[in-house]
Amino acid sequence: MGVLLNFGPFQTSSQIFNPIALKIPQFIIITKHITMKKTLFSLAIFLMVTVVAQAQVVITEIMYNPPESGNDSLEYFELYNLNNTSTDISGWTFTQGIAFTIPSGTVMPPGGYLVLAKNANAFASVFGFAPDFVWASNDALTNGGEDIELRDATGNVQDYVNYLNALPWPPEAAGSGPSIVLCDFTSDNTLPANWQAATTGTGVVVNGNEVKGNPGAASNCGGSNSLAAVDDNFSVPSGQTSILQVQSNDLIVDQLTVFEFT
Ligand SMILES: [Ca+2]
Ligand SMILES: [Ca+2]
Ligand SMILES: [Ca+2]
Ligand SMILES: [Ca+2]
Repeated sequence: MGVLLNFGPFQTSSQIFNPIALKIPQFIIITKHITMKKTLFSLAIFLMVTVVAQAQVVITEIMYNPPESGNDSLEYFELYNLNNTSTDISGWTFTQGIAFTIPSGTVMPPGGYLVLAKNANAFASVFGFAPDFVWASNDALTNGGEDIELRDATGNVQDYVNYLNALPWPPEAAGSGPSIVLCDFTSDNTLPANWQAATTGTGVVVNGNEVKGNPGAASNCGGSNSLAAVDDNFSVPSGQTSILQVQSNDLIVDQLTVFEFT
């Protein structure tokens, strides 16, 4: 994994360290230092993320309108634990979208998934495994779009996605088979640009449309692992600190060193 930052006419190389998960605001602080090395005039730019990472259990996939007509039994959505440590989500509640309280003793390992579905049998018949939890049968994920909101045991909002069934959200997910999937789990999942219609086939065809989704697994829908500066000609005066805004689907790193040589 590498990163190349284009700062205009300079030749750049970089090192990337441990990725961390961030939501907006996504800014990185850049300080430029100038050193002399033999006859080369070298500039080192140190980038440091100064935003404190939040608790990171995030909504990463939503099947709100499977291709069934009438009552949708194949609805589900997926959570992912971005933390480096296990996260106890006992007593966390969904307060919008559906009403559900996570049972006690529920711990998500780092990098773990959790799938909630409307109907365990319907879900298992398509995906071949049981969902972790099933919500009340009189709850549904609205086909026209709605907010799904997750709060922790003390009532603080930990994550939410207010999806819609039309552009700029992926319109294919509005009953034509696919779920919507967050391509980069570290990106801001409130932004429709970070979601795509799932392309993972199941072989199950309903009303002429194949159900497509990947509950409990990565989306594999690509997305950029590179850091793309909004302004390619970004510059920092020597000894000063500036702020570089990065795009919402960029992979944010906790430290990135860029060396420039003239
Ligand atoms: Ca629905
Ligand atoms: Ca439907
Ligand atoms: Ca609902
Ligand atoms: Ca998934």
